Amino acid sequence: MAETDKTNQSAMHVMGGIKSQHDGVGKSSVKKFSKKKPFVIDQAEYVQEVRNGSRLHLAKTITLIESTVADQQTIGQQLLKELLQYTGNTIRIGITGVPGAGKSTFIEAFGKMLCDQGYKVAVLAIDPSSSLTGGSILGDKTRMEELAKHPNAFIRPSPSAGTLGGVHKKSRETMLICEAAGYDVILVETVGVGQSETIVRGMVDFFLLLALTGAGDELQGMKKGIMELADAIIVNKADGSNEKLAKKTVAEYKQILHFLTPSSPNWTTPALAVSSLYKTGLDKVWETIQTFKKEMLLNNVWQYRRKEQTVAWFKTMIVDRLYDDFFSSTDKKQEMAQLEGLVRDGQVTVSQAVEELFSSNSKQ
Ligand SMILES: Nc1nc2c(ncn2[C@@H]2O[C@H](COP(=O)(O)OP(=O)(O)O)[C@@H](O)[C@H]2O)c(=O)[nH]1
Ligand SMILES: [Mg+2]
Repeated sequence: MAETDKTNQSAMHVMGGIKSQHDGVGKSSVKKFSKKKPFVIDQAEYVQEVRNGSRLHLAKTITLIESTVADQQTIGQQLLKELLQYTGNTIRIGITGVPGAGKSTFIEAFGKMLCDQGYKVAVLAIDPSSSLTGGSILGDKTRMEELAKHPNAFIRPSPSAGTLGGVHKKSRETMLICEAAGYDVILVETVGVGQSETIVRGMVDFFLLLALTGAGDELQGMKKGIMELADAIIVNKADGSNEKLAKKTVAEYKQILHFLTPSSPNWTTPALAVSSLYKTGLDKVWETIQTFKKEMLLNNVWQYRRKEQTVAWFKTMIVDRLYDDFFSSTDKKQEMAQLEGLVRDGQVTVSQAVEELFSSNSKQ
């Protein structure tokens, strides 16, 4: 377990993603040496240390995975390949909801409950403020203080660069590395905006929508699609004077869910009330998730979904790679900028501009 960790006693010692220099594999440290000698590490030792529960090696490995420096990336992939055999026996849970719904508070309370029960919990936190500040988790970190101190927890902030609707391109691989390190519950927090829900749904087993009271009001603005992605709807902040209303909201959601297509076959999406602040109803959520796992394993949906998710990820990575490769030459970027101007002024049509961009590519 995490006790084997010699270097960092607290999960607060998370690395700040690819921008971080703390673990010595950041960009600048390599820049200094990369021309003279290639970046090398003892891969067998890394695999062993990650397996032994060293947070430091786990963080370093994730940094390599996220790296945009070619030789670091290659080593990251080699480590992932070695570690892949130890992944899989876990529960991957995605948590979504509008900002302020209480996702971070829920993750902290729920994660801590599981850690206290002996589970090892990894959190991939996606901080909505990161794209503005260029930083990572900081806005949320304060709310995960307790969880971060727990020896069974590991919190990994999502780097601000390379996000697909708030989810880092490498989040899936980060999740796998955490699993190989022995984390059995993976919690992925996503911002309730953009494409992030669909992307996170595509990498987790169970998708949880955190809602607030007043289903009627909220539904006005909430896309039906998001509700149909969820395996459970959790009405948070069911405490104090809000408790009664929360119970009423749960009843309203149940009615609505009745008319929607459940996200998973043979599963009736439940609605539950919790208070993340007062830690009530959390055990019921865990019970629901475990029932879900049991049933989905029985009807093979669990295994099927994971395989399909891997294939879908493969396809996404291909598109990503094509895009990156195409625009990796400065010429292409410049050409696009010029064409953009022409398109804006109406001098060429969009199709013509695309044609031009690609035809000049094939000439090279
Ligand atoms: N009363 C009450 N407040 C809560 C609860 N959960 C979260 N909050 C508060 O709601 C605010 C937003 O919470 P946060 O976890 O940051 O939401 P996020 O944006 O979805 O991650 C904070 O001020 C929390 O203290 C709850 O169960 N009850
Ligand atoms: Mg949050």
